[in-house]
Amino acid sequence: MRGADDEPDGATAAGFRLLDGYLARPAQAALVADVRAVVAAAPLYRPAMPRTGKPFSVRMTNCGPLGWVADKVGGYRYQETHPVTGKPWPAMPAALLDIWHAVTGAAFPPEACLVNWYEADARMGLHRDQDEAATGVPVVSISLGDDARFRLGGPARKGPTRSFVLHSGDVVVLGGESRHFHHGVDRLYPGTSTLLDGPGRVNLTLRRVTVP
Ligand SMILES: O=C(O)CCC(=O)C(=O)O
Ligand SMILES: [Mn+2]
Repeated sequence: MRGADDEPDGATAAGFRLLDGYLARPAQAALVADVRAVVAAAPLYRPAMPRTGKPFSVRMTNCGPLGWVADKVGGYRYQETHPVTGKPWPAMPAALLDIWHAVTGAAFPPEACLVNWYEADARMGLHRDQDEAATGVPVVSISLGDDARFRLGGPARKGPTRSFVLHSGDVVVLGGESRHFHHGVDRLYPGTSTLLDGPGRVNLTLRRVTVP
């Protein structure tokens, strides 16, 4: 059971949905196997912030026709190939497409699945997902492994925020107005899940990039 202070309460009014425990343990384990196959074909790498070149604490890869990448010179963008290997991203696993269609109700597929790998001390600063031309299509985000404190703000960077814990198997949908809300990951709670071999968290973020 979760405490009342653990719920995103009023956030749902803006099209934000937390599908608490959406994936049962066997489905989570199957997704981990899918992610391992993706990482074998498209190794995790560490992106860097545009301009400053500061490395992310999260390592990343992608699957699907497009992948989100970031580096000092090129900035934030989508591209068809892995920035280190130069190869096309691996195909998106069927299970991810199924989750996308089920939770968004969209007939069209997502084009990118960003795989975020958080080690125990990794985090993700407050940001908005805004590199997609398909601005009206929800973003779907799946949590696997250790618990993480997710922070949700609003459209303005300096506005109020709330935070809550995401658990393995939770699915977040940033739809409606919340599609353009600030969000980030404050911290992990290492060792809270037994899904992975050790501490860490996988986040899978599914996005439509081009206007469907
Ligand atoms: O790890 C998460 O839960 C959020 C990831 C995220 O916001 C992103 O990759 O844009
Ligand atoms: Mn994001």
